Amino acid sequence: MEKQLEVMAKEQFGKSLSQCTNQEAYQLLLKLVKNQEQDKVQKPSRKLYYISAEFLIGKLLSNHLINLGIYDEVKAALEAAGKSLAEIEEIEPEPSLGNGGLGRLAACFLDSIATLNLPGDGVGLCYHYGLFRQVFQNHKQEAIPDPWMEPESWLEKTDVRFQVPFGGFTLESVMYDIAVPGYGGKTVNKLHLFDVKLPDEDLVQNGIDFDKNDIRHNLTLFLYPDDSDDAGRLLRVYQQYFMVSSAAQLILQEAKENGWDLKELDQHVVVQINDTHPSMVIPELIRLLREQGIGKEESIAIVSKICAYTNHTILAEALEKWPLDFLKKAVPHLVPIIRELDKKVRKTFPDDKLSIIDEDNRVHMAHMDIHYGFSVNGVAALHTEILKNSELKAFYDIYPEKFNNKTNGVTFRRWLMHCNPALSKAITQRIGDGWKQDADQLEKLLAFRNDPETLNAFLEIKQENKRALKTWLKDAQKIEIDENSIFDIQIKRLHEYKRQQMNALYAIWKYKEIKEGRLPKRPITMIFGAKAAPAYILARDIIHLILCLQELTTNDPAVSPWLKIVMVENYNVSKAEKLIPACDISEQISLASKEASGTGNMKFMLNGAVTLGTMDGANVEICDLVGKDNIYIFGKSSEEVIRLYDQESYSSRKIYEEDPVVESLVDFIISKDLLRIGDPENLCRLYKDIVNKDWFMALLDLREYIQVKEQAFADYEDRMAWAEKMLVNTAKAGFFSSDRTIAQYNQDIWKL
Ligand code: 26Q
Repeated sequence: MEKQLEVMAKEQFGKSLSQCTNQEAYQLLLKLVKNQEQDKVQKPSRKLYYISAEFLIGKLLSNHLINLGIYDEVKAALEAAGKSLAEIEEIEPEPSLGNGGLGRLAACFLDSIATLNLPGDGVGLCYHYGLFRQVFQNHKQEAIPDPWMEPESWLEKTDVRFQVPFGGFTLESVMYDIAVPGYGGKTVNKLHLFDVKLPDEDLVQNGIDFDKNDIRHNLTLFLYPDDSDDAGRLLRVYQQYFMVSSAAQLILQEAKENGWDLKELDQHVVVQINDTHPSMVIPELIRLLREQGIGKEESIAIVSKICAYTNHTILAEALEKWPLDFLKKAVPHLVPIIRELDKKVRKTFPDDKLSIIDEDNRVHMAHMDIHYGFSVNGVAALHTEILKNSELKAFYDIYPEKFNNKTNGVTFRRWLMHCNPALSKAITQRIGDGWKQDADQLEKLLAFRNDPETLNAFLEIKQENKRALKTWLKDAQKIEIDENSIFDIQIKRLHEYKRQQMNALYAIWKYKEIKEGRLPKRPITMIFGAKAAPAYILARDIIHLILCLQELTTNDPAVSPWLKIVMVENYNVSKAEKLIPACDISEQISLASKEASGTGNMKFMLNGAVTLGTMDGANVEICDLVGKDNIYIFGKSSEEVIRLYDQESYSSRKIYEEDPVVESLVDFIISKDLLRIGDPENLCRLYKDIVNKDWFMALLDLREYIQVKEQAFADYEDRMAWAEKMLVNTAKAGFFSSDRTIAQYNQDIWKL
């Protein structure tokens, strides 16, 4: 390896490796990896296309080195030349091609699909700025563009081009590829990202504003950050159709190249629709098959055997319903097909609830997926049950056989081997390295649950990771934290249902306790990381509250030694990789029934953090696996919460008025102390919302949350007992490997 890199350095830069800058060394590694990944593309007889508006792939250098099995060699070769792989990694820009969970899941899935040697490519969009970059100014979130594309990068321009027809004009799509090597390096699949031919970055002005009407030139500039607002929705339709038309044309082109009979396409192709964002692939495939001379009914029948749909949310506001007028403007040629699909449904099922086009002329994308797909899956056991029994009950009643659960998973290559090499090594020393291919083997660690030497090693590794986080935070954000404090971490998109505001109310409670002289046994560091959709006002107000609390506690000498609040700026995949291995307590506190699954919860558990959470999403399965002694559960059950919504009987004002402690915590949001630091408009709006509305019921579980969190902090003091909890969490995390999830998708749905 050393020799090879030296030769490449001479060839490319005319100097030795040690004389190369980190930037140049990064270029060399890109080239080295790309060379090794060439010509591994297989010719399958059946292939998966995983279509997703988001692929939150993170940095790729280490991922590729690990999966090709050359990480250690390369690291050593660089060290011999006086270079550090960690520093070179910092050079790579992180592409933010996703909002959060759904996008990161797609990236973990691609890793596992290739690792299991399955033929499956991802298809998405090549956003130039991806999601916005978050900066804090005056204790508020501001959004700026986040460019990541460089002349030399993982992206490879291909000569694949398609004509994508819109109402009134046609755009050419250009395909870029990123290689996806499996662990073990046998299979290399592709992530295909489509761009418009002539994007115009100059359209972007002041922050992330841009001309929303110039579709020809703006289509791929940004990823839509809003799960909550109306602005720019039409552009989102253009984006979605651009993506799925390119995908559908690619599918048919590859089918022809492989000599597959289009009438038997369902034997060769399966399409996984990642939430409803790619749903227009159904009418688009039908349209294209008809263009190939296949009849209407037959085209519909073929496509219905190809498409499978994954649901990621039960929040009504996030289920896409496009006004038919939008579709008439953007994709008029799909409208007759969608009307036809709706007509067929209405004929068989004369029930308005089941229709595709509703009485307000809105197109329910999920309904189209369910009627004209062969599989519908939820992403955790509880989520799938809720879909079957309430949200999508009418559909489950008519198509019980289509519904199935696929509990999410995460790739252990990135979320253990790469982000926590010390723990990986400690595990391998004790149980061998079979767990890297077969995650269930982590259970062998249970044999060490009473072994003091192992428990001490786990504690020492956690301590070292906490020190590393401390150093990084000091460099990156000029913030000092105490490595001997408890690290309590909540990192995820900001949404009311995830209840960051409830965690902030705990911070206020703790602040008051300390002010009144009741000190904790050990200092506490509360870490938050979250981006809010720019149009989501309350989410931004919650960020404002947290940043104000950060300032308040930092500047109060009576409090700062005991309670530190940190909001990490621009939370993203790379930051998650630093935060998760250093975490003691993983905050998973969504309102029960609202978090479809969660995947951060799995990453924390794997890295030996103990979960403090509600019985929601995959927390339920974590709880089943580790047992009540190794997790902290609180809060009302999903049944109770669903009942409260059905009966419209929740009143935050009632709790606020009847519980003086709750009242004092909520009142603190508009106290003199905070109004001195923050903006009265934001703080008052948040205060009023919590008292009068509190749609996601933060006050419902607040008292129990405080109590159970205090119990966790108390238990933390028995270090050996805590270390055993850590070990059990890691040992039981095997189920949450995305290799398991993908094996199940393949067994039940894809049949590759
Ligand atoms: C919809 C309409 C208009 C604009 C945007 C959107 C939109 C964008 C993104 C709707 C939803 C999303 C993202 C959803 C998401 O990330 N869901 C998460 O998926 C994870 C993987 O399954 C789960 O673990 C999380 O529980 C779920 O919240």
